[in-house]
Amino acid sequence: MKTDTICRFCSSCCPVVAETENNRLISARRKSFLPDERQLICPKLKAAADIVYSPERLQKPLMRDDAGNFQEASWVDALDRVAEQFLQYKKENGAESVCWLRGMAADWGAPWDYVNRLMNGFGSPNSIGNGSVCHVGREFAHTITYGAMTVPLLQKAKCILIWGKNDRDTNPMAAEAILHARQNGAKLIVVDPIRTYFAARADIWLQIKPAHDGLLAMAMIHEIISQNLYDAEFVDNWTVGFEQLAESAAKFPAERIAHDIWLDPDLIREAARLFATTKPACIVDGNGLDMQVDAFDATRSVAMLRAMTGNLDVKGGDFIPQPVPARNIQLQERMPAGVKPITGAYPQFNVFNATWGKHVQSCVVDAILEEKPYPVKMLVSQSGNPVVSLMDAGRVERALEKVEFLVVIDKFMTQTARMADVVLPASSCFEKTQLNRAYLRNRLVRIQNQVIEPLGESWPDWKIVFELGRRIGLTEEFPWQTVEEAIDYQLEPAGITVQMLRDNPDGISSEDMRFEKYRSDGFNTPSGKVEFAPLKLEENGFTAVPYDNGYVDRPISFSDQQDQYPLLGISGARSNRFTHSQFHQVPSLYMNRKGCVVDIHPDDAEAYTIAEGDIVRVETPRGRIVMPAKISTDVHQGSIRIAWGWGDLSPDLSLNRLTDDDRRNPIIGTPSGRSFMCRIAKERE
Ligand SMILES: Nc1nc2c(c(=O)[nH]1)N[C@H]1C(S)=C(S)[C@@H](COP(=O)(O)OP(=O)(O)OC[C@H]3O[C@@H](n4cnc5c(=O)[nH]c(N)nc54)[C@H](O)[C@@H]3O)O[C@H]1N2
Ligand SMILES: Nc1nc2c(c(=O)[nH]1)N[C@H]1C(S)=C(S)[C@@H](COP(=O)(O)OP(=O)(O)OC[C@H]3O[C@@H](n4cnc5c(=O)[nH]c(N)nc54)[C@H](O)[C@@H]3O)O[C@H]1N2
Ligand code: SF4
Ligand SMILES: [Mo]
Repeated sequence: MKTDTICRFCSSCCPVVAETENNRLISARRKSFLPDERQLICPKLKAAADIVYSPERLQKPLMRDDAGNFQEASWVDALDRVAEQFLQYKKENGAESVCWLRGMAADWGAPWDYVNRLMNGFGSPNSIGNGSVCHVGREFAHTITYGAMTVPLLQKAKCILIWGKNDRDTNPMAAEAILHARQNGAKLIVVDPIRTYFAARADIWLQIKPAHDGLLAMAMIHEIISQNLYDAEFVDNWTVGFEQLAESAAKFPAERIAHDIWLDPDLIREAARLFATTKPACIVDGNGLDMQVDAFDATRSVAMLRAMTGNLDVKGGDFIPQPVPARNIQLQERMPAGVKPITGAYPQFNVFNATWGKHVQSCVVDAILEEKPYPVKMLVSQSGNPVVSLMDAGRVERALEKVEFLVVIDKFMTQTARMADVVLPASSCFEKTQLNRAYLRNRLVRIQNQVIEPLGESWPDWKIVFELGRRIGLTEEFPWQTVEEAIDYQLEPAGITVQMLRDNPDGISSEDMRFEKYRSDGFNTPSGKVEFAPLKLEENGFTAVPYDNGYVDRPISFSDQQDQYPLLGISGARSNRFTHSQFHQVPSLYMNRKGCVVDIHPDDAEAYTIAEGDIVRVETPRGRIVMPAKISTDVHQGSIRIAWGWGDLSPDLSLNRLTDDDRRNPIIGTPSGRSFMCRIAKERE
């Protein structure tokens, strides 16, 4: 039997067709607009059955006994225990002492809405997502500039600027669209410290010094303004703060900053001119900009490049999405005004979007360890592996040791789950129906369909949340016995039902695509225009225009200790076989640790007498890891790249043992974990 659904093994949310026999998943195939021979293969999807039926899947709830050992338990006992703890902590320490931390895996959408509903209904404002290291900080930067996060319309673009994104390995749908546009003659510019697949094929590759993207963007803005290459009609009529932007950008001309960011000033100017004069153009910005302490202004200045060149909301440019009118079910209105979340230091970021919720996960660690701004005593960690994925993993581990009661909801026994008091087994994406946020953002709604029964006694996340909600007294808030009922309620304002979505496997459009919507509706900002100098920032004590007071101090961690840590370490590469810390236990993907390497430039390898395959030790003031070396000219001399995601196998392979969480972006709370000074030495041959 074939069923249309959505894969959630990573955040790309690809539409797929799953094939089953007798309630067993056999295989799944990605839908693509390209003919078979030109499609990219996703190894994770190819291994779908190996993942779903992995012998390591958790199939029963686990509870610790008095001796501290896990014992299998019934759902009734496990959920009763969790609910009892919720109510106990509320009584003794206030509801806000209970926190729910969500990783990226279950989905960015419905499961979060349900959790936020549960937590708001319970009375705790502390339902925290991990978006400050992922794209939510970037989304805020777009939103404050022009009211929404844009979608690059790659297939019709004539010029594509890829900025800190590696779609070939992280999003095959987007990569296929880029390849298609390229075949139709689109120009390609790549900003990346690494020679990625697309960097190697670009017209211009800017091999930037990591963490210095804001400077490059300002230099490009300056070049475009000084050469009169901006869209004057758009800027005059649809933007505010352009003069202030021009003044700030004039402090960063290419010839002044190029050397400091490892680039050639002529190449910067050429890239700026190519981007500004080839229409339509779009910018694909990615996680290379996130996870930097400067993420907010860097992303904001990149967003401004889009706007000033007149590429917003045009065919082949950067589209302003048309969100599906879904019901906001999060019950934010239940939270009394005086109750501050643990992320209270980031007030604008907490509320910039009606449904995104709160996202500075580092605050969870502060609240447990330092009891700042107040203590968190109980933590639920759902669909994330914070001991591996949060910056300064050693500190995270200390926090999870300290927290009084830890519940983990996962498919596997991760490093985080091992520390739990109760572990609840979650079903995989093929075992549940779900409303996926990616498909609410912009017009076309698709449904993620359950294609097989949940494995063993695992439960879908929605069911865990609904059942727990009812146990802590939220019976009216969670009246739904099936997820279909909940989704029908959420989609009622759009006039779409689950049945309609099942009848239309390629999705239902909530409305037709409209371009240049700002001409009739304005932009969704306080001024109704693109804001190069948002007043909202100034009112909160920040500079309105990016870098008005000069460039950010020390964008790279530990740069004050360069004499001892002379090499610049960066986080990567993300392999297309894995999603963060996931799937390393699946033999067909593990492939004897292929790709678990430190990339080092030949000149540095020679200086440190390191040969290909040698086992090297990488150290920072926070910790050390040990991995084989790979000699490669894909990295810039003076920098090394450390494979990301292997930390669930061993702390020795865990990149975040090296990173720090000391300095955070004051607006979005992002630490500087992607780029850090480190040292390397041969451990053994
Ligand atoms: N150094 C460094 N740190 C990083 C990154 C980096 O590149 N470098 N990337 C950052 C980014 S962008 C992100 S988004 C985060 C990701 O960090 P996390 O959100 O922690 O992501 P994963 O490591 O993939 O862990 C997801 C967990 O959810 C489980 N899971 C999978 N599907 C489901 C499900 O349907 N339900 C439930 N309940 N559980 C499920 C998986 O088994 C896995 O244990 O890491 C960030 N940290
Ligand atoms: N296979 C796979 N796919 C995934 C994931 C996964 O873990 N595995 N994770 C999913 C998630 S949650 C996310 S957020 C996305 C992320 O996907 P992407 O946005 O593609 O993120 P990365 O691959 O981490 O990094 C993108 C690029 O940024 C570059 N980079 C590093 N530092 C800098 C810098 O300072 N400046 C610039 N300009 N570039 C820099 C890296 O070299 C890399 O080529 O992928 C999603 N898809
Ligand atoms: S890229 Fe692969 S793993 Fe990620 S959603 Fe698409 S098919 Fe699934
Ligand atoms: Mo992410």
